[in-house]
Amino acid sequence: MTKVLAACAALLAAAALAGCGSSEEAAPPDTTEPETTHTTTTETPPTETAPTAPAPVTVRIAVRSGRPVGGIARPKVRQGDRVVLVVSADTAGDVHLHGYDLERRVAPGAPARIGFRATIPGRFEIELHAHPEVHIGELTVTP
Ligand SMILES: [Cu+2]
Repeated sequence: MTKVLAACAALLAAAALAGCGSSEEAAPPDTTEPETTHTTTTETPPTETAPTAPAPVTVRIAVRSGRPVGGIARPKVRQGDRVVLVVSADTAGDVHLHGYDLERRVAPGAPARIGFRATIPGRFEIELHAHPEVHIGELTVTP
């Protein structure tokens, strides 16, 4: 009897995990980062072993009249950081993070939100593919 219950609970847990994984990036909730993949293979950074997962680095860029407000954004993060790139624009287009090759639609009133883990070190252009195309940022990922 207890065995059956335990098995059932395990199945429910598995289903819950699957549901959680598949609902990633669907959406609006602004609270926790979207890419909560329940993988156990987390590489721990060599330095500073933090017991709790650090909050994602949020990078916000606003584009007005074909220009990034305040100039080209130059965020710097460390390899392994979780990053959430939020781009708002007064024109519709596609936000493109080169290197990682992530692209999201943006429209007035509907910011693009790109959540990812900075696994590749280097410097990567962030563009708004619209008419005309705008170079809006440069992300630096330091190893
Ligand atoms: Cu591009």
